[in-house]
Amino acid sequence: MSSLARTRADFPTLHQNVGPHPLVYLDNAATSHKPRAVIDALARYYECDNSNVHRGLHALSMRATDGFDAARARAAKFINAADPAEIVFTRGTTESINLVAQSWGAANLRPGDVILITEMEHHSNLVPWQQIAQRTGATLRYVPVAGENAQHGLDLDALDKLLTPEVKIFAFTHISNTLGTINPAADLCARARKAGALTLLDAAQSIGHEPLDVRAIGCDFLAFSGHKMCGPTGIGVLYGRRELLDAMTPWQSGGGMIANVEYFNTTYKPSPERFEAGTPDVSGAIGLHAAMDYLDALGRPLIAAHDSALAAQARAALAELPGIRILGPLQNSKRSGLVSFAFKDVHAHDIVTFADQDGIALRGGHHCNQPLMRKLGLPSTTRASFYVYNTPEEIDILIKSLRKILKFFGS
Ligand code: 7TS
Repeated sequence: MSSLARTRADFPTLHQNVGPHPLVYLDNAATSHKPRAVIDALARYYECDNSNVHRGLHALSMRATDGFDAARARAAKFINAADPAEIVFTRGTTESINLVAQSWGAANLRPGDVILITEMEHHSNLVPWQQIAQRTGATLRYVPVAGENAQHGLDLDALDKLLTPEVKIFAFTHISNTLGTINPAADLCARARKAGALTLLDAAQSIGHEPLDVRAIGCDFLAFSGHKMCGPTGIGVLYGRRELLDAMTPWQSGGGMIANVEYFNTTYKPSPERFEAGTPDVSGAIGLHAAMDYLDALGRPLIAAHDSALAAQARAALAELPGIRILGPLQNSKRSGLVSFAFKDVHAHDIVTFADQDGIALRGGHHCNQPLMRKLGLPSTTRASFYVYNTPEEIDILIKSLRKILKFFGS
């Protein structure tokens, strides 16, 4: 069995038909499938250890607590954080960014301050900043994307001009979920740091696909979701530098995050517990731990090479189709494992609906990037996003199906 076939064998959901056709799952930027190791870790937790954490002195509670704490230490190692206390468990990228906007933002932003984001942000890294700008009187500014079809990526000259002393935080995506652009995270963080701004990196699209080292990148905060990297839904991480997290006040409160409560006064635990009010997603953290082990056993550099080779193959084949417009950078080295495209005369929803009849799962729409789509003059795009279990043959099936659909619509 080839190593790709062995990897595919680890994912039970892949082995099914959609109607008469074998499933071709190309919607990995939305969520990835889960390997048997993750499903087994979840089942084992519920079958053997199920208990609440950090509050019981009985055997099950202690085992659950050990598992939860081990997951935190594993997450720190996965991104090379200095200290497990820098890992806050959240529901996902969206909640991680909201935490920073609501806690750090509410305490540190004033009228005259600037929040800098980019024109390619997912709504998750845009709407929370809009809200906190409105609440604090800070100004929201955008680094533009340049080039037809946003092919040149972020305009770095514009970024340097926008990085004035008023900028308190620069929050940007590592990989665009619509364009596939890989932003040079370490370079962007260095530019922001030189200008005196903090940085938040949205790693939702990169975390499961390439090695990620927060100290090498030099970001102050990093947000990601478990479900896009072979882990369960409902669990994610906010990484924050220790001194930043310790200076931030809780944004939600209740059990689990307090040091001492009196009827009219409360003191809080240090980070990360002060940001984890209520019973946490214990099974999610344990499943995430298994996902991190799984990805590292495969090797993240190999995953990155595999995904980007598939995306390059797909782009070359798609470019032959009539009336196609492919978004994002032209050089493969600046692109991730996803390809977003639009046809002149056929709507993305029609493409996705017809492709589904051939067993192919694609995503069509605005991809939570409405302002960017408006800027590009597109109502929607079709997106094919690849992961470690996808094969070159699946791209051939996609292209064949697209040709059939275009013919049907007379293109
Ligand atoms: N940031 C980026 C860059 C994303 O791609 C997504 C999800 C999020 C944040 C939010 O992640 P969540 O786990 O909190 O929802 N992107 C997509 C997508 O492209 N299709 O479905 C979800």
